[in-house]
Order: sequence, then C-alpha cells, then structure tokens
Amino acid sequence: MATYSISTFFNLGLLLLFANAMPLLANAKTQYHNFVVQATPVKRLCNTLSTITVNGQYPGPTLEVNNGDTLVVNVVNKAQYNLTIHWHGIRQMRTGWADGPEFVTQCPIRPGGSYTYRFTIEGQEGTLWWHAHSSWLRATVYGALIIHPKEGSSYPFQKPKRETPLLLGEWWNANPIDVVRQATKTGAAPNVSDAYTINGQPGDFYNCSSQDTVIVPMDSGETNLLRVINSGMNQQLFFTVANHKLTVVGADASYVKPFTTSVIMLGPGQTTDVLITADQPPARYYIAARAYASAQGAPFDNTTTTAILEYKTAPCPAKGGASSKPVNATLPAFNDTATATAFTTSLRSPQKVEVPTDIDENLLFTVGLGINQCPRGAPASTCQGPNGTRFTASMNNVSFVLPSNFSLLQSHRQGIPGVFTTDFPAAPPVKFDYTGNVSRSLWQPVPATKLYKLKYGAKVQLVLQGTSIFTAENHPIHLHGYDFYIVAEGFGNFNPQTDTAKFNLVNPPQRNTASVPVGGWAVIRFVADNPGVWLLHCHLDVHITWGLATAFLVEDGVGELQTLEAPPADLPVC
Ligand SMILES: *[C@@H]1O[C@H](CO)[C@@H](O)[C@H](O)[C@H]1NC(C)=O
Ligand SMILES: *[C@@H]1O[C@H](CO)[C@@H](O)[C@H](O)[C@H]1NC(C)=O
Ligand SMILES: *[C@@H]1O[C@H](CO)[C@@H](O)[C@H](O)[C@H]1NC(C)=O
Ligand SMILES: *[C@@H]1O[C@H](CO)[C@@H](O)[C@H](O)[C@H]1NC(C)=O
Ligand SMILES: *[C@@H]1O[C@H](CO)[C@@H](O)[C@H](O)[C@H]1NC(C)=O
Ligand SMILES: *[C@@H]1O[C@H](CO)[C@@H](O)[C@H](O)[C@H]1NC(C)=O
Ligand SMILES: *[C@@H]1O[C@H](CO)[C@@H](O)[C@H](O)[C@H]1NC(C)=O
Ligand SMILES: *[C@@H]1O[C@H](CO)[C@@H](O)[C@H](O)[C@H]1NC(C)=O
Ligand SMILES: *[C@@H]1O[C@H](CO)[C@@H](O)[C@H](O)[C@H]1NC(C)=O
Ligand SMILES: *[C@@H]1O[C@H](CO)[C@@H](O)[C@H](O)[C@H]1NC(C)=O
Ligand SMILES: [Cu+2]
Repeated sequence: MATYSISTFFNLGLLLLFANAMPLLANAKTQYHNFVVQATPVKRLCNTLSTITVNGQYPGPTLEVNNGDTLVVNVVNKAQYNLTIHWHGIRQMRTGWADGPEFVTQCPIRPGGSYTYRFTIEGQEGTLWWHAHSSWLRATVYGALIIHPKEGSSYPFQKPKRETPLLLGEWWNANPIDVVRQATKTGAAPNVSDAYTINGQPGDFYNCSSQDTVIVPMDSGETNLLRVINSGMNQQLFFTVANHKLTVVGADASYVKPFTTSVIMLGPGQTTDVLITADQPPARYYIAARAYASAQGAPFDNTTTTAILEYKTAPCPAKGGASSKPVNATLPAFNDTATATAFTTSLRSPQKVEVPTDIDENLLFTVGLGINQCPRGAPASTCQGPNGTRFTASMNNVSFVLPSNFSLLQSHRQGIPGVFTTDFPAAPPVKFDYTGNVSRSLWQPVPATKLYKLKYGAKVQLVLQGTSIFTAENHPIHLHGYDFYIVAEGFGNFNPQTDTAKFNLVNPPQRNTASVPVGGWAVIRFVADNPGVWLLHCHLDVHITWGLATAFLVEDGVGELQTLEAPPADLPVC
C-alpha cells in the first residue's frame, strides 16, 4: 500500500512495469493464423449447400491462446461476398481497427482482398468466439476463441480433466444471405432456421443427421469444462445435459461465483462455462438445446439439437438394445421466462468488484421493434410485414443506418464529415409507457447514423429499456470493445426511484452481452477507457438488420496509452 503513496507518475509507472510487464514479457506469445474464407460444399439435413466457411471447416477453427498473447490473423476473402471478422468480446484496447464490424471499424474485405487482424488479449480469461460481421455471413463463418490463464496461472476452480467447446448454431436449408436478402426486400420477418446445431451437427432428432451426432466422451468420475457458446443467429437457447448438474463458473470470458443448475440460457453472442462431473451410471446422455422464445406469437424454430455425453464404459451403441439409447434431456417450455430469469439473476462476480460509481453519463436507451408504413405507391411485394407494413427496429427511436463510403472509425479518426452525427439522444425523445400498450403513433422510428460521444474515462450507466412496440421480446444487447457490469434487471419500466435500491454494486456479473428481459430492462455500468467507435447492438441478427443498434464514440484521453492506435497499412477502404 505504501508504494501507492509515491505520488510521481514516473515511480508508479516503474512499479507497474516490474509488477506486470516482466512476467508478461516472459510468457506472452504471438500466434499467427491464416483464415481462407471460401465457398465449401456442406451437407446437412439431407442437402448439400455451397457454404461459406473458414479453411473449409464448419464451424471454423478453434483458436486457443493464453491471456497476454497476441493474435495475428490474416484473412483472405475468396468468397463472393464482402466480409469482415469480429473477435467477439475481445477488448481490443486501442486496436479498434481490428474489431471487425463492417462500416463501423473498417470497410469490408472485398472479394479477392485480404486484411490482417492484429490484437493482444489483455486481462481476459475464458470463452469467447469469433464470427463474420458482414450481412448474415456469421451463420456459417464462426468459431471458438478460448483464452487460457497465463502460463503458470490456473483457473479459480479445480482443473478439469477435459475441456470441450460446444458451439450452438443455426442451419438453414438455404443460403443465409438469400434469407436476409429476401427479408430486406419484402419487409417481412426472415425465414426461421431449419435446425439448431452443436459444433455444426443437428443431432439425432433431424433427418439424415444421426450418423454424425457429436459425441463428448467422459470417464466415470472425471470433470469436464464445457465451454458453451450461442453462435446462433436469431434465437436465445436453453441448454441442458440429461441427468447431470452443471456448475456455472464463467460467462463471456469473466469468471462467476460458481452455482449449480440443470439448465442454462444463452442469447446469441453469450458464452457460459460449466463444469460437469461424470457421476451417473455409465450410459449415453443427451446434451440438448432448444429455443427460449420470449416473443408472444412470433414464429421461431422449435426443433431440438443434440449431442451425446458418452461414458467410455457405456454399453457400445453398435450392439443395440435399449441401454444404448441416450437418456433423453428435459428442456424448459419455449416461453419459460421464469427459468431464463432465474439463470441470469443467479450470475455474480466471484468476489467484490470495482463497480463504477459517481456516474458521469446517465443514459436510458429504449430497445425494440418498430413498424414502417409502406411508402405510397410501393409495390405490395415490398410490404409483406404485418398488414402491409415493413419491420424495423430502433434504439431511442433511431433505426441505425450503416454508412457505405467510410467506416465510422475512419471518419472519426480522419475527420471526414458527413458520415455520422453525434446527437444520439441520452434518453428517449418521447417518454411513454415503454412496456404497455404503445400508441401506434409511436411505432415508426427515424433512420439515421447517430452516435453517442463519451469522454475518455467517463463512468457510464446505461439503462437498456425494452419496449412492447409490435411485440415485447428478450434482446441480447452486445457492446463491442468493453465488458460491463450488469447491476440489475427487471420487468416493466425502469423506475429510478425504486429500482436503484436493487442495484448490486458489490459483485455483479461482468459480461459483454446483456439479456434484456422481455418487457423489461437491464442496467449496465462501465468506464469508457477504450478510445474508438464501439457498436452497441442487439445480437439477434434479424434485429441488427432492422437497425437495433447505435455506437459509442469514445474520445482519446491524454498520452499514447489513452489514444487509439494508427490504422494498419492494409486496412480495407471502401
Ligand atoms: C422462405 O420460406 C418460404 C416459405 O417456405 C420459401 O418459399 C422461400 O423460398 C424461403 N426463402 C429462402 C431464401 O429460403
Ligand atoms: C424427414 O423424413 C421423413 C421421412 O422420410 C419425412 O416424412 C419428413 O418430412 C422429413 N422431415 C423434414 C423436416 O424434412
Ligand atoms: C413446432 O411447430 C410445428 C409447426 O408450427 C408444429 O407442428 C410442431 O408441433 C411444433 N413442435 C414442437 C416440439 O413444439
Ligand atoms: C426427448 O426430448 C425432446 C426435447 O425435450 C422431446 O422433443 C422428445 O419428444 C423426447 N423424446 C422422447 C423419446 O421422449
Ligand atoms: C406458454 O405457452 C403455453 C402453451 O405452450 C401457454 O399455455 C402459456 O400461457 C404460455 N405462457 C406465457 C407466459 O406466455
Ligand atoms: C393487423 O390488422 C388486424 C386486423 O385489422 C389487427 O387485429 C392487427 O392488430 C393488425 N396488426 C398490426 C401489426 O397492425
Ligand atoms: C458519405 O456518404 C454520405 C451518405 O451517403 C454522404 O452524405 C457523405 O457526403 C459522403 N461523404 C463523403 C466524404 O463522400
Ligand atoms: C391498445 O390501445 C389501442 C388504442 O388505444 C386499443 O384500441 C386497444 O384495444 C388496446 N389494446 C389492449 C390490449 O389494451
Ligand atoms: C419516433 O419519431 C417519429 C418521427 O418523428 C415519430 O413519429 C414517433 O412517434 C417517434 N416514436 C417514438 C417512440 O419516439
Ligand atoms: C461491399 O463493400 C463496398 C464498400 O467497400 C460497398 O460499396 C458495397 O456496396 C458492398 N457490397 C455489398 C453487396 O454490400
Ligand atoms: Cu433484439
């Protein structure tokens, strides 16, 4: 403690150098990877489709690094579409150019082009993932990004015997780009998927799939760390393992205070690390996931994906017989919001954390759907939304529009005017009963490219308030470039008078994607310590397509360590 009373910056800097930099220098590695993105034939559900993959793999390669390592990934676009890759949940301290969302931090890598993403993992451990961030390419262009503790460090829980990433995905019997294009053209909701997948495989409950069902082997008595990732496009998912308890130890690459449950819920973008012990009679048990569908009446994919947890001493399935049939898993009802809420409200940080107080920016953003009246004279084929309308979505009544001539970050950094404005409202422009019966006059948002500007170091509280415009729904809201604390969540309209008392400022969970409850709200806090332009959006791709997004423009602070780096020489331009 005495050392902190040394007031000169110089001495503190030296101290930090010796305390942190030395072991880091000793162990940190740089990993180099090549991602060749190309069309590859992939057969699922009895059909072979030309599918965009990385290095011919679906899902793509798993990256495994240690905290402190640097990743250098050269992405070559041999597909016929514009492409970018996002490293979901990586803080990207001062390296916003490597974050990836198209037209936000870079222009797309054009067909035939390439770009090298270069970034360092600083102070993060656990499960993240990477995915395309251009149109709907992420339906098939995604993979796990696993961050182990620094060499010589260990998990804050007993070291598991095995570790298994389980990527939950969605599969269409169609080109996902065609699915989103059709929706954008017609104004209707896009087709729902035909299957969910676990590590790319739908599993036993679908046609032409059971021979390829993913097997997770276990020895009796051993403990396995399952790194569960919802890499699906448009659906929150419940996940369970038949007859086994799950001990939750991490979420979004932050450790959590361990707790035990039989089912977890993940919105797209979210990850959950669970320990599972093979403490049941040797057999085969279903690992299963299916929808948590919070919107009333909206169509959704109601199928169930499975993998198999197989005890190595279990009777061999080839020998047949009832005993070889996997034990079925029980999942909550599709609309079981109580179970989803019980899960999200059980998450805590493992110990007391430094939650920002003395808030500088007190923000309230509504998040929800909208309905556009069709322009006069528009052909009916372009107005296939409810009663001849078109679907849209917004935050604070702004339906976000991406630029197409410069990325937001480039425009900010190089002072190119006319690409965006910084007048995104700090509060809803019209106050109304957000979760009540909203007047039709409020349903149509305004399209614009509006950002919210934050000073470097600002302490931010953001209330994410769901609306019931058209329909209330759970929204997984993801912030790029940051982790944040979720200090509270609830149903109905956020009420600062009564709800502030419920804030957990001691050990709230830290995440990069918050589940905003259906017809409810969530409050997040973070310090704006990473300069750049950072997208804030719903991770249901159908909603971001409709404009459920905005971005924070975080200004540079003082000195090099608080300033966005210079753009790399190979940064794609539009
Ligand atoms: C969407 O579903 C409709 C109805 O099943 C089908 O006619 C259409 O071809 C599908 N669109 C795409 C892009 O697969
Ligand atoms: C699966 O196969 C069965 C039997 O061939 C067929 O009746 C059914 O329509 C198929 N289901 C799907 C979703 O294709
Ligand atoms: C899924 O939806 C279809 C069509 O809407 C329905 O026939 C089927 O019973 C549903 N399945 C489940 C498991 O709810
Ligand atoms: C197994 O569980 C799934 C999902 O809960 C359910 O749809 C299916 O009917 C069950 N199968 C059997 C044989 O009980
Ligand atoms: C959930 O769905 C069931 C039927 O599938 C229905 O009876 C029930 O009212 C629904 N609950 C809610 C909260 O919507
Ligand atoms: C569409 O019209 C029907 C019948 O007039 C009405 O009940 C329904 O609320 C309308 N839906 C929307 C989204 O406007
Ligand atoms: C970029 O595009 C926007 C929107 O079309 C336009 O207003 C702006 O002038 C363009 N900026 C430049 C520098 O061309
Ligand atoms: C919602 O408000 C509209 C117009 O004010 C009214 O016609 C409708 O009946 C209300 N719906 C409900 C469910 O209260
Ligand atoms: C959004 O803005 C439009 C245009 O000004 C207005 O008609 C609508 O009522 C606004 N809705 C809300 C929720 O503020
Ligand atoms: C691809 O990106 C360029 C900018 O680099 C843009 O002008 C073009 O519209 C994009 N193409 C598609 C199909 O989105
Ligand atoms: Cu959403």
